[in-house]
Amino acid sequence: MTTKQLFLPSLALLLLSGCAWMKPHYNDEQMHSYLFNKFDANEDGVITKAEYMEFIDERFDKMDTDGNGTITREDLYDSRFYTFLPELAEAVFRDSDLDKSDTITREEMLKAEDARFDMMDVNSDGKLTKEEFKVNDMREFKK
Ligand SMILES: [Ca+2]
Ligand SMILES: [Ca+2]
Ligand SMILES: [Ca+2]
Repeated sequence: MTTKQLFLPSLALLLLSGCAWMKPHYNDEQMHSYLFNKFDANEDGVITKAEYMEFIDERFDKMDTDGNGTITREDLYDSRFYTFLPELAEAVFRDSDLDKSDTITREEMLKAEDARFDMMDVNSDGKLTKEEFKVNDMREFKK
């Protein structure tokens, strides 16, 4: 084995461990609160459908970096919102790409998120409480 062959894997390992080190450690509870507060724009402790959809709409613009009206898997993974939630990003991508074209249009994303909201809104009052807002369960469910 040459020195070069030895060097490459260890560099890869170093890069990988570097990434793991930089990643802040959120537990599920903290992540749940963090996401909930992102959606709850007026901070009244419930997420209305309007708040939810507005957040999704804004997030779409942020993720659509080249502004062509579609987002790719890479766009989704690169968005700050999903950086620490790769499993959720994959689930959301698969779930939102309704026509399986490997890109998500705004229409697809809004439709998919509308359905996701309704799924979480157990008592169908058009609002999500912290208990109803189930990001972690969703992540498990969509695996
Ligand atoms: Ca609210
Ligand atoms: Ca699509
Ligand atoms: Ca509700």
